[in-house]
Amino acid sequence: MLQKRDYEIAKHIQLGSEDANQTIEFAKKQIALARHEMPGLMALRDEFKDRKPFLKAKITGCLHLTIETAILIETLIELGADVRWSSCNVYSTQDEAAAYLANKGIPVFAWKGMSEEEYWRCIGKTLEFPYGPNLLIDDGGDLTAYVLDKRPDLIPSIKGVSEETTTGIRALWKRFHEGKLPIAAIDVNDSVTKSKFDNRYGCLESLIDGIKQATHLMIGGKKAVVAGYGDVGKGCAEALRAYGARVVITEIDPIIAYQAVMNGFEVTTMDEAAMDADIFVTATGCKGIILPRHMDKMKDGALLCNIGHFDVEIDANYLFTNPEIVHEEIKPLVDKFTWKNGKSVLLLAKGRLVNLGCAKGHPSFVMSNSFCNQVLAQLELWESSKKYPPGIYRLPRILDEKVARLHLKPLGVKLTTLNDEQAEYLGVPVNGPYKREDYRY
Ligand code: NAD
Ligand code: 9W4
Repeated sequence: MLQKRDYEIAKHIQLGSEDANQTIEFAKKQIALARHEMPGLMALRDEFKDRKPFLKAKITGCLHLTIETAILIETLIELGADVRWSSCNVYSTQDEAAAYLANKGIPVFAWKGMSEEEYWRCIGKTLEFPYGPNLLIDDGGDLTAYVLDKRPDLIPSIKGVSEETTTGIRALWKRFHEGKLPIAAIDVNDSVTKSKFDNRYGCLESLIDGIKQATHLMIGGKKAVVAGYGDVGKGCAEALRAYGARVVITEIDPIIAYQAVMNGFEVTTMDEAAMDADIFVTATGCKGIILPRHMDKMKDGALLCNIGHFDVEIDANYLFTNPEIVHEEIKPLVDKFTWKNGKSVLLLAKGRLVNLGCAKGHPSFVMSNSFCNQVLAQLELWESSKKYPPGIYRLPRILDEKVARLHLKPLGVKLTTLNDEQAEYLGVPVNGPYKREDYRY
């Protein structure tokens, strides 16, 4: 009897064809390289592969289907889980990663450029386990919303969800405050080894990647403005400075502005900085940062990009719709705008996240941190569900410290161990956790 096909990937990839085999071979090579850069995740595989703690667990995931996510999925399966997966963004699927997984018989439902309607249908497909899933992995809250609002019949067999991002956590708290959160949720985003590494070190490396892939621009010697000096802004400013740019910061928060100036950056306003900078990076999470009056007085050749979550930081609409400004597409996601006087500026990724639009996002090593937190969160929900009645939790600090330890080892770091006397003096256990809950890293 013909088996029903239990996956849906890019239409142009026909599994079994010569083309598809080549695509899958390429994915295999990328995955082999990325595994080496995801040492934490591989260490968790080694630790748990014999015990198979996820045996009988049915996990539905909704998280960007990339090469790194393929390694997360393989890890969950190696630890015993049954997995069904879709992407949490219609553009973010790396089709070769999806093809690689589908070819291994793993039910994945995602392709780059899917429609909104297809997106929600694919989430529906990932819930088609016999008797429904036991665990959810979400990024942004769409899967959680789908289950709680459209498939409440599945709730009794679900032990909980682990959520990857700020947007998803916000949605969870909203439900919680409305008394409408009937399952446990672990906030992976706020593990120190997730958010600090994602925001600061991830953006530090991927901002420049995006700029360079888009423009081949020389950064040394240029004047750069970074709007917002939070974790993302700190990473961006550090990266630009490392390339030899002279970096200026804009900030609204006096404590953060104080940090910027103490770190040797000039702090001024966008109105002051707009006319003589060469590179503009917005990283505020706020809106209306680069406005028409700023763009009108920028230098010829200025480069504009945004690395904050939403495309509301740069008024791209002004550039695209002003009849006085001539638009020319240099290549997809690199647009040139020319004023009547001949001055032009470049906008990257149409004002959306430059490190994701113009490059492939964070290095695998950064994703290894996030995904170790995901695996440990799923283990907590699966094996210690009694500790987690409906509500929102962070991972215990000791597990956050474990994720750090897993990444220190392959970096050759020699960590000092407290002796009993020192531990007693500090009032902390020899093996951690070392800091109080409210410690700010
Ligand atoms: P954050 O809150 O730590 O930092 C934002 C900073 O911007 C704050 O210090 C704030 O005072 C400042 N700010 C706010 N409004 C401002 C304004 N009008 N002018 C100047 N400064 C202003 O946040 P973060 O963790 O640094 O994240 C910043 C943004 O980047 C968020 O939208 C976040 O979702 C996004 N993000 C992107 C990526 C990525 O890969 N592109 C990764 C992580 C986070
Ligand atoms: N990616 C993405 C890629 C292309 C893209 C409309 C057309 C986030 C985190 C991780 O969002 C991601 N193109 C877009 S939006 C968009 C988004 N458009 C908009 O016009 C173009 C994304 C996590 N991650 C890494 O950072 C590295 N590995 C990962 O798994 C991935 C992708």
